[in-house]
Parts: sequence; C-alpha cells; structure tokens
Amino acid sequence: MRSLSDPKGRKHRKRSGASVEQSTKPDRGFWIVTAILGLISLGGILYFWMIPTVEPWLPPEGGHPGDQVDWLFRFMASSAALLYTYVVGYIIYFAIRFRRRRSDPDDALGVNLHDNPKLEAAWTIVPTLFVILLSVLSIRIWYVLQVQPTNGLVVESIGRQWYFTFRYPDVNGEVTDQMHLPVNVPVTLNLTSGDVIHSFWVPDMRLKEDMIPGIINTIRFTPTRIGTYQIICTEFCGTGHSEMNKQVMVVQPMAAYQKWYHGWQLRNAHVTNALATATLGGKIQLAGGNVAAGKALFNEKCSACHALGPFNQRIVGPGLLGVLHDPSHPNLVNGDLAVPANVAEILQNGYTGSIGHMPNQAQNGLSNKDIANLVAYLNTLK
Ligand code: HEC
Ligand SMILES: [Cu+2]
Repeated sequence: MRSLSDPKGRKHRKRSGASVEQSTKPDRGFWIVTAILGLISLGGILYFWMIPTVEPWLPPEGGHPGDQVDWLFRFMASSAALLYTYVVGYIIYFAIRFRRRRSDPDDALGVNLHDNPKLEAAWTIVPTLFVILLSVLSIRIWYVLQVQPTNGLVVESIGRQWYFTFRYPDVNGEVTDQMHLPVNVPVTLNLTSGDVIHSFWVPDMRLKEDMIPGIINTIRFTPTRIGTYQIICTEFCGTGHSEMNKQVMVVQPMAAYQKWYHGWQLRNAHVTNALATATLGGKIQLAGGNVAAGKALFNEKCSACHALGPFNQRIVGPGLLGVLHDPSHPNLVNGDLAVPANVAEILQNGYTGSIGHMPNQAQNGLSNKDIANLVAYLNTLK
C-alpha cells in the first residue's frame, strides 16, 4: 500500500517504464554489432569449410565415407562457429550496452520484460529443427559405415596387448605386421579383441571403433587413396598402450595387394586357424622361467590376494611362502602334489575351492611365458 501512494516509489516506476521502451527497440548500435558478428562468423565458416585443404592437422580423406564424415564435420563446425559468435558476441555487447551507470540510483531495477511469444516460438522451433537435421545427416553416414552391406573384402582385426593382428579370407592364422588393402575395393572390417578393450583408429580414413573382447564390431569403408596410414589404439589398454601406433594400413593397387596376400598365404600355410587366445591352453614350457620377471609379475598381479607368508596367512588366497618347499604343505589346494608343473596347472586353469576363487590364466592376463616366470619365482620362496 505504502509504495503505491509513495511519491518516491511512483517516480521509480516511471523511470523503469521509460527504460523499457528505450531498450526493446533494436537501435543502430545493435544492427552495427549484428553486422560485425556476421563478418566474424563468416570468417569462422570459411575456415572450417577450407579444411582439410589448408589445415595440416586434418589429413586429406583416404576413403569413403571419410569424405562424408568430413563434410558433416565442416557443416557442424561452421554452424557452431555461427552460433558461438552470435551468442558470445551479443552477451558481451549487451553486458556493455546495459551496464549499470554511475548516475543510476542505488535501487534502480533492470528492465522487466515479459513474454514474447513469437521470439519464444522461434527459439524453440529453430534449434529443434536444426538438431533433427544434424541427427538425420549423422544417421545417414552411420548407416553407410555400420549397416549398409558391401560385397567386397572381409577382413578382421584383433586388438592385443599391444599390437593389432589381421585375418584374411584364405590366409591361415593371423597376419601380424601390416594391414594391406586394395584401392577402391569396399572393405567390411570386423573388429574384436583378444584381451582387454582397445580401439581401432585410422585418422586418414576417419574410422574409429572399439575392439571389445567377445563382441564383433563392424565398420565398412572403401579406401580410395593409395598410401600408408597409421593405425592407432585410442583406448588406454595397459602399460604398452602408447606402443600401439606402430602399425599401418597400406592401400595399394590390386596387383601389389595380391602379391602381398599370396605371400602371407604361403607364409602361414602350416599355421593353425585357431585364434592365438585359444592356443594359450597348451602345455606350458617351464624351463627357462625368469625369476626376476616372475617376481615383478607377482607384485603386479598376485600380491593383492596372496601374502608372502605361510599357507595360513590369508589375504584372499593362502600365503605362498614355501608353496613348493613347505614340508607341512605337501599338496596344493586342489589335492595335487606340490610340484612346479601342478602350480603351473593352477595358474593356467584357476581353481575354486573352500578358500575361494583363484582366477585362471585369461582372467589374470598371463601369457605362457608369464606363468613359467611366476613358477620359477614361486620355486625360490622358502
Ligand atoms: C582374486 C584373488 C587372487 C588372485 C589375483 C590370485 N590368486 Fe592365487 N589363489 C586365490 C585363492 C582364493 C586361492 C585358493 C583357492 C581355494 O583353494 O579355494 C588361490 C590359490 C593359489 C595357489 C595354490 C596355493 C596352494 O597352496 O595350493 C597358487 C600357487 C596361486 N594361487 C598362485 C597365484 C599367482 C601366482 C597369482 C598371480 C598371477 C595369483 N595366485 C593370483 C586367489 C587369487
Ligand atoms: Cu590398445
């Protein structure tokens, strides 16, 4: 009540009323700023549209749909340049234009605006349509990459700690050094992993897809540019992860490709077709186990569950001091005689008994050589 009849209050209301009229009409300054922002964003759009021709950080596309991926990138990046320039530009402009002046009274209020249905409808509908457009454009490329069938070459790549191997139709076993492909032939590439999650990335082809144990991810593409392109793992996969950038994809004319391919057919003629992981189960050569390497491995992979104490000193599993040399411990947990070959067998196959679960070779991530080293080390404990 008081404020309505208060002459001071009335004066106040009048002033803010006046400033509403002043500020909702775009003035000359506004249009000048709008034009300047237009020029800046035009610069951004041109920059992105000229990539990769002028930009060394983005290599030229080596294949299809890499060209489409780049088109989408340019489109998204230049749209973002436009949006960003205007949003940030107007924020800065308005912050300066409508700043509090020294002459303003202490209790001056900002302009109080309500409801602009046209504007609100526009800023709801336009971005919605734009996002729908982006998803349609993206799904079209995703379809080409992942779904559209091709009747070209089928190649598999398997990520391993810490290299890639490749499997080709009618080549036994795995190709272990490079991946060769004939130019302009569509490729269906099946990706998986023999151990942990890796990710297959060929920047020149604009291809990137995870390699996951037990899952086959497929990508389809057609290399169109002869050359040698780096293959990089982009999923941290252990201590050797940074080594997984040494292999290449070689795109070459059909005749050269066939020569290379027949070379591997001959070279692998007597190799088994089983994956290398399946051969891990074979008999383990214990001779030549390295004690120092075994000790390092033990500290890395076993000491969380096993103490270097007597059998009764448990963490998760029993203490392993004297596992092979304790007269009061003639047998292992599975009842077998405490001799190196039987320890190796437990490391290979794991064991679940009254104490708990001892992981097997694959779960502990051990190679046959690792097991030999570990057994050599355990054999020194007394
Ligand atoms: C997740 C915990 C865990 C990890 C990791 C683990 N173990 Fe075990 N281990 C066990 C358990 C539990 C047992 C006992 C199983 C039972 O008898 O119930 C066992 C048993 C054993 C035995 C048999 C011991 C005996 O006296 O008979 C050996 C040898 C052994 N582990 C070695 C290793 C080595 C070497 C590693 C590292 C590569 C390792 N373990 C990693 C849990 C683990
Ligand atoms: Cu990797």
